[in-house]
Amino acid sequence: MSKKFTLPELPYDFSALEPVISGEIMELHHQKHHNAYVNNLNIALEKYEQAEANEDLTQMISLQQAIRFNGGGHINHSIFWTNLAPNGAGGGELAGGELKRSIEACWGSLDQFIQKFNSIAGPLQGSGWCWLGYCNATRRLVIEPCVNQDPLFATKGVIPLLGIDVWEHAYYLQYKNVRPDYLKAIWGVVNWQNVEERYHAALGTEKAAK
Ligand code: MN3
Repeated sequence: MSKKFTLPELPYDFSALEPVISGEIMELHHQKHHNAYVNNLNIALEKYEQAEANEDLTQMISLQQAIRFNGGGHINHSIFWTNLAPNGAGGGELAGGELKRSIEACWGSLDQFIQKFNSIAGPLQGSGWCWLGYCNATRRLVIEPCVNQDPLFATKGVIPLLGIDVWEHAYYLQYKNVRPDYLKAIWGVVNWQNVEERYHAALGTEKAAK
């Protein structure tokens, strides 16, 4: 049996992101939603292993959607929790540095970037994510929407830096149907230091690949 995936611990209390995201949302989102992706991923992988052992190619192919969905859910949420931080503990503060300079070079200012990001994330139909990512091919920061739980790198080849979950479960209990209000508020708890670390790692990968 291969190693099972496990639910990572939240790096802060459920209520630590209030008032931007309620403790009730965070607890459900982490303990129920993310946990379900992890459990269902492990179940699908176990079945896949069995199918592989049986050389049952049909079953292997039919399991791919469950692996993509639940595996993507696990990847995305694992990044999302670290992309957030309480206000007063780094949340919402983008320090001057390489990331800030790159955002300003691409979009003019942080405010203009947020405006552009929200204009893509807001109308995204159904369930999905909106990402700030680094594209190795163009060597630029990009804003990239993804549907369902499609993971950014595996489906688009773009390195994820900051992901905002726009599934209704991420905001509905607090913001009801008004996704734009959630998108306006969430920037107050974005952990820019984490995003910056991911950016440096992405640039390092690029340098190492040359
Ligand atoms: Mn979610």
